This record gives sequence, C-alpha cells and structure tokens, in this order.
Amino acid sequence: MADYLIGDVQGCYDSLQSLLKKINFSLDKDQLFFLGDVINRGDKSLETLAFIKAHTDNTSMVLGNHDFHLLACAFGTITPNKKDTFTDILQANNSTELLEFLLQQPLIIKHKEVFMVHAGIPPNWNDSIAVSQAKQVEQYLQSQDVGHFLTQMYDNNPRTWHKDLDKLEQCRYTVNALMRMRFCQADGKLEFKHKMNFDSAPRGYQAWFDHKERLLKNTDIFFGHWSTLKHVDRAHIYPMDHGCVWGGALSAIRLSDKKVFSVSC
Ligand SMILES: [Mn+2]
Repeated sequence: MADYLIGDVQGCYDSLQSLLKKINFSLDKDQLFFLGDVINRGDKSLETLAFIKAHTDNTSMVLGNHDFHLLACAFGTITPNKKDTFTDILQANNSTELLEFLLQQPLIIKHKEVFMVHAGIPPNWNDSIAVSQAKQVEQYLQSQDVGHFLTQMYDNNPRTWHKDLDKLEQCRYTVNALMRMRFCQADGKLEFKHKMNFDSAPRGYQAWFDHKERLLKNTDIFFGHWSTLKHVDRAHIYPMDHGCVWGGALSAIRLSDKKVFSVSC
C-alpha cells in the first residue's frame, strides 16, 4: 500500500501512464493524489480527467488554476483563450459528468497530517484558516450559483486577506492564493507578475514558503504550479510540478519515504 502524490499532468496522459508503469501502480494497493492542473496545454485533457474520474477508489485531486479556468469557461461567462486545449472535454459525450465531477473537487487535501494544494498556503494562515477558506470556495462550487460565482473570481484583488472581508472577496483571495500564488509578503499580500526562480523575488516579496514566521512551517506541504522551482532545499516543502508539459518531467513522490519517481516528457 502506498500513497503517491503527482505533479501537474496538464493533459499529458501518455506521460502519466508511463509514470504509473514506473511506480508499478496497483489498483488493489495504491492511492494517487493529483496536485492540480490535471488538464490544459497538453494534448489529452479528456483522457486524463476521464482516467481520474474512472478510478475514484484510487484517486484524489485538488483543483489548480487550469482546472478552475475550465470550470469558469464551462459554467461562467469566461471564454477559452487560444492556448487552452480543453475543448475535448467541453465537446465530450460525457462532458456534463466530467465537469460535475470537477466541481466536487477540493482546493486542499489534508491527509496523514500533510497538506496538498496546487500553489501554496499563505504564510499568515494556520491550519484552520486554510481549511475553512478552502471549504468556503468548495461550497460555492457545489451550489446552484456556481456560474455567477466563477465569473466573479477573475480578478487579482484583494491582494491581502482579512476575516472581515465580504465572502466573495475572501473567496477571490483564496482562489488566487491556493491556486496561483508564488511570491507574497509576510502578511500574505500577493504578487502575480513574477514566475521565475524563488531566488529572484521581486522587491519586498519572497516565495510564499520562505517567510520566517510562516505559521505552517512545521507541516509537510506538497504542491505543483511552479514549474521552474524543481528542487528547493527547504524543510517540509515539496514542489512537484517538474514541467512535464514544457518538456521537463512528470513526477510522483511516495509519501511514506519521500522517494521521487520521474519520467521525462
Ligand atoms: Mn498552475
């Protein structure tokens, strides 16, 4: 029995199958946890999502910004852009079931005392704030109001979070932080322009995991999203997007011993 946590697949279904072969994935024994962005940019978004949905006894996932973007295009008023490659899902015979399945997925998974999230957790959030903020977004996604909700999530503001913000503002911050964040300030103020290595942080900002007083610094956090990060020498910090869709690698980390398995893409 093993738990494997897998970085951003982004529709690279063939690489996913090679990786599963490499870890000798067994439906009888193993659990797969996908760290978000399972679809988009790659050529087999439909196959990837269908695979996860077909094996829910063995699979779990958190939502990434690309998964969220598909939902906003399907249920909200957002239109796909030229680089989006998920029309195969929108046009599939079972499109409704696949999209409804995606709406049921969480923003955070807490499993055996570790956190899984697509981008990261703000330095000023503790365990209970992170879990409750994620839950608030999940409740909107599972409500009748989902289309209206998704359309209102496309904005970079508010940059900081406070419990007295109105609910939709809190959700917008949460979506941006948990699914898009790379650099922020100690108070969780977000920055969206820089995508490069964490050692070239924009002035006044640091990688979200590099703040000294970060509240979850003693908790293992596994995440994707930041494909240029690869390896950082930080305790409890596990970046798992190894750039599969950009010709890098697709990787899985085994939770029990933190051994990493990769296939080149
Ligand atoms: Mn992402």
